[in-house]
Amino acid sequence: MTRITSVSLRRVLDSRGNATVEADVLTESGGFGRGAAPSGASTGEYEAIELPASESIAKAREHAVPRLEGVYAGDQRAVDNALRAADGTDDFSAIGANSAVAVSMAAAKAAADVLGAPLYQHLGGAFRGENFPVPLGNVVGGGEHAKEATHIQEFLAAPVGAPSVSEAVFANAAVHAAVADVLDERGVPAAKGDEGAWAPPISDAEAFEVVDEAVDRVEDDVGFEIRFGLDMAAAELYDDDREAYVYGDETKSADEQIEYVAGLVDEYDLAYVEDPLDENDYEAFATLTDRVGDRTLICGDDLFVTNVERLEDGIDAGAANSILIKPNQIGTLSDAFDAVELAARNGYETVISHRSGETEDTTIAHLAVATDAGYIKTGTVGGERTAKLNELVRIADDAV
Ligand code: 2PG
Ligand code: MG
Repeated sequence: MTRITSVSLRRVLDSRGNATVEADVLTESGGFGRGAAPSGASTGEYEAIELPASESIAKAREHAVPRLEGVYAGDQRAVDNALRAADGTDDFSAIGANSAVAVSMAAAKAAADVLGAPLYQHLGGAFRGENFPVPLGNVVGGGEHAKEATHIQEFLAAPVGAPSVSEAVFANAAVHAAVADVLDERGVPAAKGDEGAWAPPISDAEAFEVVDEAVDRVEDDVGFEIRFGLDMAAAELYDDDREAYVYGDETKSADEQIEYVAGLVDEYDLAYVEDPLDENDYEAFATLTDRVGDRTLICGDDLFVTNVERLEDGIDAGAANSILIKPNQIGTLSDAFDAVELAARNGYETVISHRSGETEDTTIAHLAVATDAGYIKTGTVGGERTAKLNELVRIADDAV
C-alpha cells in the first residue's frame, strides 16, 4: 500500500526569500506526503551539502526519482538507502542534501497518511512519551543571523518548569514580548533577525542583562521556572589564522573562551549552551563539559552535524552532553534517527532543531515527539516558526 508511484520536486520560497526544495510523494493507495528542506546560514564545516535548489532538483530527478518509484514509503530505511545509492557520495554532494531531506520527510508523511496515523506515531511507534520537548525560544540574536547585533548568535528562553508544552510555547512568546519592552525602556531600537529574534545593536553583556530581566518578568507572571541558554555558534567567531575567538575588537584564546563561558553559566544559571567552542576543538569542548556539564547542557551543533561518526568521536572525548539534531545536516530521517539513538544510548540529551531558513514544514515537531527529545529549538514567533510550535500544541492535544 505504501509503494511509491511518484515523486515530484519543485522550488518554493523559504523564510529568507531564497529558493528551497519541496518534494511530494504519492503511493499506490493514494497516500500523499510533502516535505520541504530548510537551510542554514551558520552552517557547520562538516554538514551534508546543500546545492542550489534548481540544480539539486535536476540532479534528484535524474538520479533519485527513478530509484524511488516502487520503493515502500513505509520502509523509511529503504527510501533513505535509495537516496544514498542514487547520490553515491558521503555528503549528498551529487544530488544535494536539500532534495534528499525533502524526499525523506515527504515519504515518511506519505506512509503516515496511508496508515491514517499522525507522523509522530508512524516515526516513533504507537506510544507517545509522557514528556514533551521543552521548546528553546530564540528571543535575542545576532551573529550570522543579523549583522550589527550581538556577537553571540542566539539567546534562548528555556521554560524548563512549564507544566505543559502549550504553556511553554506561550511563555517563550511572552519572553520575546518582554524583551521588546525592556529594550524600549532602554531606548534601544531593534529589528528582527532571520529567526524572528530581536536583533538590537547592543553588546553581548547588555543582551545578557536584557534577557535576564525579560525572563524574570515572565517567570513572575507565569509562576513556573524559566531559564535561558545560548547558541554561541562559536565556529563563526573563531578565526583560524589568529587562533582566537573574535568579538569585534576583542579576541579570546580557547582557554579564555572556556573561562568566559563557564563564568556565564554560573552567573546566569544557563540551562543550555550550544557550540561554545570551535567545531574542530573537541578537547576544549571536553574541558568545558568537564567543568560545567553537571549543571548545564553543552550541546554540539556544528561540532557533530547530526553525524554518528562525529558524535562517536565526541562521546569518546567527553566533548559534550547533548546533540543538536537537524535532518538536513545529514540528509535523511534514518541518519537523524541513528544520531538520536547513539546519543540516547550514551546519555546525551537530544535537541531537535530548525534552521535559520525555514518553511511551513512541521516534520521536526513530530520528530521531537517521536524520539522523546528533551528539547526542540524552533524559534518563538513568525509563521515558519509557529508552524512547528502550533503543531506541537496540536500533538499534545491529539489534534493532528
Ligand atoms: C543554529 C541554526 C538554527 P543555522 O546554528 O543552530 O538556529 O542556525 O540554521 O543558520 O545554522
Ligand atoms: Mg547552532
